[in-house]
Amino acid sequence: ATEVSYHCWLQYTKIEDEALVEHYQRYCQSLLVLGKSTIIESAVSELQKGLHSYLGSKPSIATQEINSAAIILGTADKVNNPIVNNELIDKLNDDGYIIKSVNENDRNILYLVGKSDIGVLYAAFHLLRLMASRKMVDNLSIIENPRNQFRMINQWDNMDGSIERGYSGQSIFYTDNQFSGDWERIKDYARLLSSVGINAISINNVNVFKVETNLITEQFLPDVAKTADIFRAYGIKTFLSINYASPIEVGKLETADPLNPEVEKWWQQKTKEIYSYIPDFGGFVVKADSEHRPGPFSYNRNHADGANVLAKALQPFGGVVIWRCFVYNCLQDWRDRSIDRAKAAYDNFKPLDGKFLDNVILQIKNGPMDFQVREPVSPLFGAMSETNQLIEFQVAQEYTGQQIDLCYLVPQWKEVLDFDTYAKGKQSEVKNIVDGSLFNFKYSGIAAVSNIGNDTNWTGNTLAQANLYGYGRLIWNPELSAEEIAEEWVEATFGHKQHVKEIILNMLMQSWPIYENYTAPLGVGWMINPGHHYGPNIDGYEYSVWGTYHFADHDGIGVDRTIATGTGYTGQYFRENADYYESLETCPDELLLFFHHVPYTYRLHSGKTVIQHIYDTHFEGVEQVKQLREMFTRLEKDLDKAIYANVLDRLERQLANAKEWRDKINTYFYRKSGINDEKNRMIY
Ligand code: GCW
Repeated sequence: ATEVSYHCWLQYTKIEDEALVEHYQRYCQSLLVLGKSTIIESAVSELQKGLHSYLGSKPSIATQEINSAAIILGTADKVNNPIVNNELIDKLNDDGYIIKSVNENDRNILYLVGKSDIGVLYAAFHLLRLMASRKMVDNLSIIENPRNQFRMINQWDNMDGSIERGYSGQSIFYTDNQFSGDWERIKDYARLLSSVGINAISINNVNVFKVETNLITEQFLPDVAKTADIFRAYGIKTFLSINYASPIEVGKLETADPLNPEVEKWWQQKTKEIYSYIPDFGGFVVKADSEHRPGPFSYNRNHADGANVLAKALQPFGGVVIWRCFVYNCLQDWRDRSIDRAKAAYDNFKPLDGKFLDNVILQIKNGPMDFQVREPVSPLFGAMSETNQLIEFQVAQEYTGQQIDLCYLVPQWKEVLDFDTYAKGKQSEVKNIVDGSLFNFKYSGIAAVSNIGNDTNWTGNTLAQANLYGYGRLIWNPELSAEEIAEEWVEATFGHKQHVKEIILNMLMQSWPIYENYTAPLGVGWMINPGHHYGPNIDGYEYSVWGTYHFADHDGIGVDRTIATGTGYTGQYFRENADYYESLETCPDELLLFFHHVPYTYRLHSGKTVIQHIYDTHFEGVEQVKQLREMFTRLEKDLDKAIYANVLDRLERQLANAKEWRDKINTYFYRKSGINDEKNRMIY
């Protein structure tokens, strides 16, 4: 059982259908490998592993022309066959590939051709994925290009082995303030990431504490280099999160002022040293002046000054600075209605547009607050036409059930990517900004916080694997539907029994709306327990310093963020969206309380009052979780015992959580409003 779950979606389950095995065998007798590199080696070993496991026999390997049916893999220049002509190759971007199946002189050939080596590896994974879905491979003619340039994952792993917001055990990278030395597991992680097209990783928490500050020193660089070697073989670049105060902490300088020449020199030497270990090092990820982390503000410098000193140091080596925009005042007074945390990123960064060097990329969380179950899109997207941008998602389910509750997040991310900012009129969707096309960014793409740990199944809840898989697939191609992606994952992971597929797919597709139903209503967010962020606590953050308020009182609830009477946040959007959110007429129900403070008796577009909506969704949410559990129990005979037990246990806990939310929320608002549930259900 452990073996199965350990391999996640790369378990390449044996194909039982004889005819299909024979069909694949017609192409897969041997591998003709053209070219040599570590990435090509990864492709070959993955194909061998996969084909062996699917078909029961390993293909032979050749490096020179052969006569048998074969998979021919290599870059376009090496393959040198009219079948992959220039016209075709010109359609590929750097990471793109072609898959073609042909019958030449009575032998079947499958071409896996990349523009560069990484394309060959991606093509190999694609073929294995087709086989996971039991698709036929005759007459294939596939051209694939990733839509986004940076397809990144951020680990929030600390060197003591803990993971900030980790819900799947301890770090696979570190233990006891050392590298774990578990290179095999790290390699398997690289395989998982590469199989869905991820090409960059930062390997330590953005909160860089004492020990991790030394990752950029000779104490740890040899191990960072080893890690980078593993990821490199899968086309993944390694980055480090750095402590902005490193010149002081590591360099023993008196300051980390970015405009101080000593500091500048220090970063240059440090960077050079890092590149002496890792010649293709990706660069730095930086959380500065954010939640008590040091940054340029301490020296009265702005974030462009802050980022540029690092960018200058990285520039000669082709490295980049990924600078996070999660900058806000975390020492607020709820009475002070002149500050609004939602406005902070825009206020801090928009005025700096055009001031960053061109190897700086701003990393912006998808919403203006913090990965809530529902938020509007951050107004910074589209607002900075002269500055490279990455969007940041959270695959880790910090606020969406912590991998206990089921919450398939691809539908949420799709909504964000499809959101039209109107930055340049219609069709200025977020996906067209972060793919670099709308403003011609030099660097751009998507990053996300990982959800894995050293649990055997990687993600705590086995079904949470779908989020990691889905993240990679979606950012490769944002036009894929959430459902197609889920289906691929289910087939690769659970096989092909129709009712198994249907049930798991159904569970995944309903899970986000269900989670939304029983937690904080109508976009208002939070209402969770402070600190660990699991379970309800309606006023948990209401009077604290973090700027996350709902302002519920006897009469109503919600945050007035309008220009007319509120914080003016709506004014950060382009006209079309500003008007849309500003007006009660058009503001969508699901975000109503994010933008407006309304009485409990306010009528939604749905026809319900706010208070009745709260009651109904919370009663319904619990019933829906019961249904999820019921559906899942129908699979008892079909699933591996350990996986079944793992998911069932999570569903039981989810049910308890949903009930607690229902009761706390309903009671709270019943007491505040004094308004009865129309249906007279039991409110505790
Ligand atoms: O979501 C919040 C988390 C913090 C995290 C921070 C961030 C790494 O609660 O744990 O710190 O965001 O994104 O920097």
